[in-house]
Amino acid sequence: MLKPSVVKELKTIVGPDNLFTSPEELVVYSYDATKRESLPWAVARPAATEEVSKILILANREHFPVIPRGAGTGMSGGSVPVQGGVVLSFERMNHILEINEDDLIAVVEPGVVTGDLQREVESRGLFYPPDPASHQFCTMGGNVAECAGGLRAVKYGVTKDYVLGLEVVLPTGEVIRTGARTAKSVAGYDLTKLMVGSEGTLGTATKIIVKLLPLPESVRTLSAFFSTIENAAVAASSITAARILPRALELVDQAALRAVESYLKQDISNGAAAMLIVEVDGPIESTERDIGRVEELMTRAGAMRVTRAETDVEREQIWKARRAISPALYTIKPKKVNEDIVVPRSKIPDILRAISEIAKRHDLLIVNFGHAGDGNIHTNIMIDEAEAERAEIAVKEIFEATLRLGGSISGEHGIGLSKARYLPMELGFDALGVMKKIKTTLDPNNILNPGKIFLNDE
Ligand code: 2HG
Ligand code: ZN
Repeated sequence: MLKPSVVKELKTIVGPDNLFTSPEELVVYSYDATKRESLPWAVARPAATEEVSKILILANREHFPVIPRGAGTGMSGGSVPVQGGVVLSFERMNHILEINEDDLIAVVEPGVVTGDLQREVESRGLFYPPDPASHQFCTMGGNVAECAGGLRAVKYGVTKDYVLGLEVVLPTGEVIRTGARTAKSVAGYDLTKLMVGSEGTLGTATKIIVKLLPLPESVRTLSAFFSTIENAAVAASSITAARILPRALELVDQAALRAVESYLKQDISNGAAAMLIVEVDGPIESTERDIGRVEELMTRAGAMRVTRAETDVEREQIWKARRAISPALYTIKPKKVNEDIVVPRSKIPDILRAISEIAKRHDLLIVNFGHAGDGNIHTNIMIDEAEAERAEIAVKEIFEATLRLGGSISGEHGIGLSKARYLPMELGFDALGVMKKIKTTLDPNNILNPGKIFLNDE
């Protein structure tokens, strides 16, 4: 609990209208997309870096936890205030500060919605490629904290590949600047890369400089339907084998298809067992050629049906359905144990086989979908309370299989609270020790995101 004098000081920092303490206001900031819940003691909505810094200085003096928060779309519990404390909501720091068309950069505040930045730069013929499925809601600060991936990572990479520099408030309240506004810079340690994906444990970004690309001239999209998931997985690898690099290559299994069809009240697949979505971009001649080649490859791999999107509306419909899978899964069971394992892309058939065996052994429904192009599969164990214990054993086995195949336990959602105890499985204790040293150097009092327990000794 916060002392009344501390509440008063917080009000002075952000203004009385921007400090929430009533239960009905606090509940709005108590959960994320994992549906994990815990009430904060207060929510502060700063409007400037200086305010963020002052709040952290106060937190160090008064020893309360601080939990930075964007839009709460995170998939690993990163913004859930499990130990109470003050949620630092960036909703007012939502300005695109600069789009520099000559230098091909944008400078944004952390509360900018990713989709708004994309739209704004696209209206000027520019492109910000990272594209989390939640792009209409998620914010750039959260994308940076988690190093968000998304639908176009297969060709364009993830958030860290676009962040050139940051302004960061450290847990002590000090403000530092990392990186540069230039395409190249090797001066000093790469603190930008260290910060991106540090999940709010090392600091919180208050300004973000990202690199932009020219907007590709054209985009072509198709969906292909298969009678088995194995066929779809093999079809996906035939695209890489043909040396085509699509900008999106998504796989959706039967349970995910049925869930999204009933959620959107729309028949998408005509009863198919799996779907691939393939999107290519570039100059018109090359996309026309590539989409034709992909269509041929899909047919040769045994697709029951291949449909090209001929208009923007048709293309949008495909992506709307794909982006709706995550919420749609809640129509199957009340709880969604969400994993986002990643394996070398050639190992997708192996991991799908291993997951299917694990599902059978524990009599669980495991839904698979996601970014087949970069080996990042969203493995969701759909359960009710009675199945929770079995699901936990299954998660460990899925992680073991993933690591055996040379993969990683999280491709894009982050470790957060959800995967904290599994991190030693992947990193080993030596790497954890190094990370702990970095964290304690920058965060001696563990004020910022104390719920992030993954560097503790336990
Ligand atoms: C997606 O790609 C998101 O749709 C969410 O990363 C994945 O709910 C999920 O498992
Ligand atoms: Zn995803």
